[in-house]
Amino acid sequence: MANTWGYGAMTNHLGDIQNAKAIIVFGANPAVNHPVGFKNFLKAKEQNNAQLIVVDPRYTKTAAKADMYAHIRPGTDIPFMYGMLHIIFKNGWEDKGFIKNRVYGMDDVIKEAKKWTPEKVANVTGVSTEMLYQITRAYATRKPGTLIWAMGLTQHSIGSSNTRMAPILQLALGNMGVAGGGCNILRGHDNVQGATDMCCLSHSLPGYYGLSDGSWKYFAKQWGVDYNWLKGRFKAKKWMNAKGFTLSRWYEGVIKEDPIHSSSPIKAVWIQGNGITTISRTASVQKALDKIDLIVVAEPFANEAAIITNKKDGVYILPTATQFENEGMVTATNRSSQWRSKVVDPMYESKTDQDIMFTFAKKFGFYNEFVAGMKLRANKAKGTLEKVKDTFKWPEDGVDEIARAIKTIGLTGWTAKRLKKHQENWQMFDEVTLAGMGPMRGEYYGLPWPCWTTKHSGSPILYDVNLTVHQGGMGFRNRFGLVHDGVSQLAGDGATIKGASVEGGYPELHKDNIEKVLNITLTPAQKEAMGKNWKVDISDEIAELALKAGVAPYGNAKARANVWTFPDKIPMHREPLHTPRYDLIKEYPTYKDQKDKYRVDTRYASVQKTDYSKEFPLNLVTGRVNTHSGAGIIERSSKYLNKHNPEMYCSINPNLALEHGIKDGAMMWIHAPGGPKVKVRARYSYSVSDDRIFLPIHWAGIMQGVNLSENYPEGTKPYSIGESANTVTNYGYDIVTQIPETKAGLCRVEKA
Ligand SMILES: Nc1nc2c(c(=O)[nH]1)N[C@H]1C(S)=C(S)[C@@H](COP(=O)(O)OP(=O)(O)OC[C@H]3O[C@@H](n4cnc5c(=O)[nH]c(N)nc54)[C@H](O)[C@@H]3O)O[C@H]1N2
Ligand SMILES: Nc1nc2c(c(=O)[nH]1)N[C@H]1C(S)=C(S)[C@@H](COP(=O)(O)OP(=O)(O)OC[C@H]3O[C@@H](n4cnc5c(=O)[nH]c(N)nc54)[C@H](O)[C@@H]3O)O[C@H]1N2
Ligand SMILES: [Mo]
Repeated sequence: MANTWGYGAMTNHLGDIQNAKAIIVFGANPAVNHPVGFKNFLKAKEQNNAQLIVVDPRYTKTAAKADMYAHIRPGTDIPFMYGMLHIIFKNGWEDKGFIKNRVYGMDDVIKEAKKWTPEKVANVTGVSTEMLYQITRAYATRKPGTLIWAMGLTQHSIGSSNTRMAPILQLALGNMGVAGGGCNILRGHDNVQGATDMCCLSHSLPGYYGLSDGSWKYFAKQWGVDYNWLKGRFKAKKWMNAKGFTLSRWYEGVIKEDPIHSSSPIKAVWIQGNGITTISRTASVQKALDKIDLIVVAEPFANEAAIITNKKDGVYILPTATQFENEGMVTATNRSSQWRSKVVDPMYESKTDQDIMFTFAKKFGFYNEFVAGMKLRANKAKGTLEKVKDTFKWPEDGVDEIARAIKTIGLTGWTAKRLKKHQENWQMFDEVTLAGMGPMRGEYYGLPWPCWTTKHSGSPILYDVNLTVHQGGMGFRNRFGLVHDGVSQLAGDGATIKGASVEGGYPELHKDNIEKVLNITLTPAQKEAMGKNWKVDISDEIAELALKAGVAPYGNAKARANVWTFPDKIPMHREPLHTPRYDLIKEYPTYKDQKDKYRVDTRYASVQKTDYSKEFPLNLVTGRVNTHSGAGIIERSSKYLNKHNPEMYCSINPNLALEHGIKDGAMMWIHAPGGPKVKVRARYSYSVSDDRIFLPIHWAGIMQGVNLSENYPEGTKPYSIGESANTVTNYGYDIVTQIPETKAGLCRVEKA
């Protein structure tokens, strides 16, 4: 189980932030969580006098470096951004040409923004009208401006609307597709972008190919297995096309809190690279772990999934090597790939992740099928795949298989050979433009995707029409048809890509339209070899011909401000499921309850029927600290790293603390709706106002006041254990992605 967190990649990259004249940060704390990347923010300030604006419910270390800070109520970023748009449209600060040529549906946004007067925004968000105006003017009148977000926007029941709202703001200002602009989403883990691109997710195949029969058939070919064999791996055909459980709610498949739309209860869980106590509502996760038949954790530490359960049998910990004992390719937050070399061989009896998976496949009898794809090569002239050898070389052949198969996001150019060359020539790239010099001339560092062909440069800035496609230029992808509601979805003539032989917008390329779009005639051999469209074209001929014409294979279309396939066509404010402003739910209610999304039902309106704010008046904000990571087992297991921050705590405003008789350094209880509670040390802090508290997420080993020290196998107990913040995070999930609402719950505090 890997990542279901976060959305999207950076459209630009960290070095490019140095080109910004204004930076607005929503729900990210890079001074703490991306400190190396944050140096680029500071350089933009020093070099361009860039205005740094931070919107966060806490006064963070990033806010401390900012020129302007908005103290926002959790879960109200949409009203804040509509407030900005209200002021932008009123003053004519929007980029009309950009909107006309490159955006669909902005009229609907303009209509909604009209309603969000600064006074209304102030009432909902808690940010004063003056501050909203100052921030908007500073941001909208300095171009280019870059917009940064991370988990403060995503972990909400309206997370997917938040992450559409932010790009809309950038589109309105014409800040997309330019150096120093873009939406720069600071991703989390090492290689989380790669995990997403490879689809360690439950709703798509690798490379974001859907779960349709067509995609399965394409992958059957690329994996070198029979489609019917793949089909036979499922209990019934329908599960092949159905979304699976998400990481955030897998445990409901065991304990059935809500009706489950799966064929059978989950009997076993295999955990490889997740801390488990980082899943919201840990007390329910604990119940599932107690009930399940088999728990396997494959990882370098004593993963606390094995500790928080009271289960005595059927729990296995497989010692797994770390990244330092392994080699391969990882993808950075900006879509660049990096080759990583092994430092030492796996120590003691530990095995690498891939060896564990290979062994698993052997035991379960599908090893030959598992590795078959690595023995194939594309015969481009014929458009077929051919078996060329009986063995494979790891990781090179794995990487080349990925390059060969994933065309949607343009990984075609990511061959092992090229990526190794980039690693060997690190010093030959410029950190601000990523452009290569000397032997690396004509390529950008790490070949940021899309890297359309094995000769392409990579694309450091997405959607820039002022660069040729060869140099990484492109328009927006044509993904949603040609016309909607009578309006063309293709880009206007003002958005012609530099050097393209086709003016203005054009559709994504198919075998059937390529001759017309590019004004060429295919030879019979080309026709024979060519796949149905550029995404499944093993011959790569579509991409090659497109590049020859200076055209991006995925089309040149408009970005959608109106997404007609989503529950809210344009982002709408909806109060968090558990809101301290119950008076607002009449005007901004959550969604109706939803049936069977990712195999579980999801409650919305039925939760919001109750006013929890009377008993639980405080907002609960969770997040990270600099000296720990994720579930925290890595740092807590190190004597020296643990020393920096050796105990779980709660940041609490002294005024609030004193109301409850809680002294600085004393123990306190935090109670959540439904009964769960945690006991932690109070740490006075002015970073939080007296209507909210903050909990770091990095501890485990104590559950609701109960110390579980005894459960650690001998010699594995970390130097500190503590309550998990997630024991008190509230029920609530995004309607599209199922990301939990860990950033906008309610709680109450009590002296312990
Ligand atoms: N309340 C609340 N909850 C949250 C969040 C929040 O903000 N608030 N944030 C969420 C987010 S964004 C994330 S990403 C998650 C993070 O949550 P996790 O993914 O659970 O965090 P990590 O501690 O990084 O977990 C990785 C595990 O992998 C192990 N590991 C390290 N290297 C290797 C390796 O090479 N191989 C294997 N097999 N294992 C390895 C580590 O020892 C660790 O146990 O937490 C989420 N949970
Ligand atoms: N040292 C360290 N670095 C890390 C990690 C780590 O564990 N430790 N984890 C990595 C991972 S997996 C990830 S995903 C990233 C996450 O990086 P960030 O997203 O920066 O991390 P968080 O601290 O979870 O949350 C960011 C901010 O969101 C704010 N916030 C909460 N609710 C809201 C809201 O409704 N609106 C707004 N505007 N802001 C809100 C919080 O107060 C917090 O300051 O960090 C990565 N880097
Ligand atoms: Mo993350």
